Amino acid sequence: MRYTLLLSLLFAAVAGRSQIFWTENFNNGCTSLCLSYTGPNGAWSFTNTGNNASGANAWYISCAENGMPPNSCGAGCGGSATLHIGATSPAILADLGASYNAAKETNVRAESPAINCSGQTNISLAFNYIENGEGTLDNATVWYYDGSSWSQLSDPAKTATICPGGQGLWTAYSIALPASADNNANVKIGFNWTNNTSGGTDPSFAVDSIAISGTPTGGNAPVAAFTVDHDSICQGQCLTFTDQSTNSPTSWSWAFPGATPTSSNVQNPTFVCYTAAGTYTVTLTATNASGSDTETHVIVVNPLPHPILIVNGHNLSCPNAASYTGRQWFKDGAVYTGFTGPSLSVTVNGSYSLRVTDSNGCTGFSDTVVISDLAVQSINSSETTVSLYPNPNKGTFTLNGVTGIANTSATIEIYDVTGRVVMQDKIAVRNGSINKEISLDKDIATGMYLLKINTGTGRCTLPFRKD
Ligand SMILES: [Ca+2]
Ligand SMILES: [Ca+2]
Ligand SMILES: [Ca+2]
Repeated sequence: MRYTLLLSLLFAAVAGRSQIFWTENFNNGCTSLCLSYTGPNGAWSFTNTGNNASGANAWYISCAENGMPPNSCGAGCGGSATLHIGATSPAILADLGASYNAAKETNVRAESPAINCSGQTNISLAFNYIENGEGTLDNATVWYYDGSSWSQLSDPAKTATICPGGQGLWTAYSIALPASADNNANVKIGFNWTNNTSGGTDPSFAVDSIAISGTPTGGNAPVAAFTVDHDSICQGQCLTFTDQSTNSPTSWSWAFPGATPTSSNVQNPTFVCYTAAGTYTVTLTATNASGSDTETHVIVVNPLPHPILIVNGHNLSCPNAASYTGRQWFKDGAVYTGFTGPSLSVTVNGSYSLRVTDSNGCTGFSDTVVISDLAVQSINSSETTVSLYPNPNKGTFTLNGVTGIANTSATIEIYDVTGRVVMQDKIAVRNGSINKEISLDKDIATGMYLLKINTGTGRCTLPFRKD
């Protein structure tokens, strides 16, 4: 009857309210002298907690002391076994119920199997019991195991001695378990009996109808869900995943095929990195005491763009440059400031590459092209061949070459990239040749410049760079 009632309570419970999740009724069908017990929850064990005399009292599991409802007097076997302390000697007194030999020193604790409190909070312990003995000398106490050590939880009072024939009065008792029991899969409860040799009064101690209740943290299995900081990334990038599962999962199992790492058990994995382009499925399985659920999500990893360069002399061009959303030329591994066009006319020796950004937001480089045959900067027109060197320079350089005119002069103008004239001069032409060292003002900025020579009949333009 009692068992049926407990089951009813279990199924009537509503999530969010305290409900019974563990019971023990000791109903093993034994009428007397049973010293061990393995029930639906597992085996109870017995630990000496002090000196035990030869012939000490022991824990019996039988209906020699029958389990009774609260406010009922003790009785002989009625089919409800209890856990109780009884004499082992003399043999004629062995297990007559909660009746002990007060001359045999006893210290022994009955310990429950592990009680899984996962998914539970605000946990409390309730049971019915009878107890007498002799103050704290012959006494039962309640103990608690948190998974690593035992501690005394309480010392239930002696029960009333109003029943005829020295029987105990069955009494209901309950007490909260420590917070360390919350979500703890390895809780145990224990009943310690101690008695000395100074005499005492029956009943010793008997317990029955243990019920442990708690408030479920979830009550339902998780509904797995998660977010990711980007659905679409570029090769080599990493992702952060954020768990959004409901019903309080207690463990997470992530699978990241194709990524590094390939799996994780943390709630919110970070630095999940993909080195190869492709489409990948991420799986999260979220679990709590009530069950588990799985959610998947597809990640697209885009390849990096690799623009093709066409090399024509000193001219580099990218035929499909217009298809990219961003362009930047690089010289010798560094940004070549100011050069973002689809082609590049190289005027200075170096290694060149083009960085582009595509419509996915991915950035990649062309192969590197090395230009090494620009010892000097020179340009031809029909009658004028003039070289400018060194290039680049610090603002001092030499113009050298031949012109199509005899002894006269030529004008030079130097422009910056905005078209502003930064220097004008007139230089001599002797025997048709120019040989002139030019020094720019010290306050002229570094950058690209154009030097234009005009001989009257011929013109040429020489780009150079001041570093
Ligand atoms: Ca019972
Ligand atoms: Ca007590
Ligand atoms: Ca005593």
